[in-house]
Amino acid sequence: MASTVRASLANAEKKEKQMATDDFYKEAQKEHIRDIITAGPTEKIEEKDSKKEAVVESPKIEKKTETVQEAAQEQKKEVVMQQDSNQPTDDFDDFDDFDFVDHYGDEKLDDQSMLLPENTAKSAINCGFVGVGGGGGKMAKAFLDLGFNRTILINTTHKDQPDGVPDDHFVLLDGSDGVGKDVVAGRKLLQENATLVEDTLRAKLGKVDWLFVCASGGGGTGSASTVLHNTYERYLASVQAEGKVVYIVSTPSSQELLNPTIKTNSQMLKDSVVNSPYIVIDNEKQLQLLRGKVGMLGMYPTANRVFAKMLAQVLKLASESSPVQTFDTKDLEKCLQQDGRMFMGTCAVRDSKANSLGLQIFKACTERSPCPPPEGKPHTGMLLLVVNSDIASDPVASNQMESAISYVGGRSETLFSGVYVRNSVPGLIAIMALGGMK
Ligand SMILES: Nc1nc2c(ncn2[C@@H]2O[C@H](COP(=O)(O)OP(=O)(O)OP(=O)(O)O)[C@@H](O)[C@H]2O)c(=O)[nH]1
Ligand SMILES: [Mg+2]
Repeated sequence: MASTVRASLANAEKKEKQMATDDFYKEAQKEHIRDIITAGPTEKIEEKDSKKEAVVESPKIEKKTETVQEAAQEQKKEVVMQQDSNQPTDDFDDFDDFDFVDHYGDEKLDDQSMLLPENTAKSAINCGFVGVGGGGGKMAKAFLDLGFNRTILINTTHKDQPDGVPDDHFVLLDGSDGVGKDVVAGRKLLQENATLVEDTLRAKLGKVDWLFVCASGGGGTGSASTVLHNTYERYLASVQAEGKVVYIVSTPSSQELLNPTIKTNSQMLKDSVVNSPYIVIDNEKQLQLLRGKVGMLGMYPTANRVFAKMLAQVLKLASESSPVQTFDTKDLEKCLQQDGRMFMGTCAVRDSKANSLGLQIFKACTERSPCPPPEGKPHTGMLLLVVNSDIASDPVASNQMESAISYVGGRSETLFSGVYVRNSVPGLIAIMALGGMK
C-alpha cells in the first residue's frame, strides 16, 4: 500500500515536472512568436537583449522540434512501408494529405487583378455590358456612365475608343486597324480572338448573370458581333450565370441604308440575333425624335444616354419594393429571358384620370420609343407606372391605372406590372416593354 502511494507520489511529481517543462516550452514558443511579431525582421531579434536571444536559440526547443520532425519522418516511413506495393508511393508531406480542406474553404485563388469595380448602379440583376464596334461601344459607354462598371468595349481599332472611357474598359483586338465595313473580315478577326475575349470577360467582368451585348448594324465589326455568341455563352456558363445573353442592336438611318453594304451588314446582324432575347434600336426613329432638340454632335450620345437610362430604370425599379404593386426580380428575369425581339418605350402622362389611359400610354410609348413598333402577339408584357402619392391615393386615377394595366395585359400573353410611388414625379410616368416577338 505504502509503496503504491509512494509510486503515485513519484508519478505525480514526474508529471508535474513534465508539465512544468511542457509549459515552459509552450511559453517559450509563444514568446518566440511574440518576439518575431513585435521585432519584425530577424536581424532585429538579434539586437534584442540576451534573455530573449537565449529563448530564440534555446537548444531544447530546437531539440523538441527535431524530435517532432523525427517522429513525423518515422511515421511517414511507416505509412509508406504499409502501402500496397501496387499503389503509388508519392513522396507526400503529412500536410499534403489535408490539402483538400482548402479547396472547400472560402478562400478563392482567382486572379482578381483585372476585375473591374462592381456596378454602382442599383439593379435587381447582376449584369455586365459589352459593346462591340464603334456604335456598340458608344451604346455600352452610356451604361458605364450610369455606374454599370462591369462594362467592356471591344474593337478592332483604338480610334473607336470613345472619350472618357478608361483603358481598363477598352479591349483592342490586334491584327487590323478597323475592318472598313467588311463584315467577313470582322467575323474572322473576332473569331480568331474568341479565346482572348472569353478570358477577358471572365477576368474583367467576373461573375455576372446577364450579359448585354450592344452592337450597331452597318459596320464591319459590330455587325459581326454575334459570331462570338458561343463565346459569350461559354463565359456565362463558366461563371455559373443564371441569366442569358441579351442583344441590344441598332439599325442604320434611312440615309445610311441607301448604301448596299451597310444594309446587308445590318440585316446580317438582325438575322443572327433572332434566337436570343434582343432589343432593336431604330437609329432613324431615334434621330427623328431628337432632331430639332439636339445638335448633330450630341445626337448619338443623347440617344444612347436616354435609352440606357430607360433600361437602367427598369433594372432599378425591379430591385425596389412598392406599397402598391411590385415588379420583382423574377418578373424582370421572365421578361428578359424570352427569346425574340423586345420593345421598350416610355412616356409621361399629365392627366392620370383621363379615360382610356391604357390606350394613351400604349400609343405614346410606341410613338416615342427608339424601337420599331410592337408586332404580332408578344409573349411577355411589362408595364411599370410611377406616380406621386396624390395620384396613388386618388380612386379615379387608381381605376384608370388598373384599366391601363389590363389594356397592356390584353396585348401580351403574360403581363408583369408594378406601380411605384415617387413624390418627385409631377404626374404619371409609364415604362412599357413587350417581349418575345418573332
Ligand atoms: N445607336 C447608335 N448607333 C450608332 C452610334 N454610332 C454609330 N452608330 C451606327 O453604327 C453604324 C455602324 O458604325 P460603327 O458602329 O462605327 O461600325 P463598326 O461596328 O465600328 O464597324 P467598322 O468600323 O466597319 O469596323 C453606323 O452606321 C450608325 O448607324 C451610336 O453612338 N449609337
Ligand atoms: Mg468602327
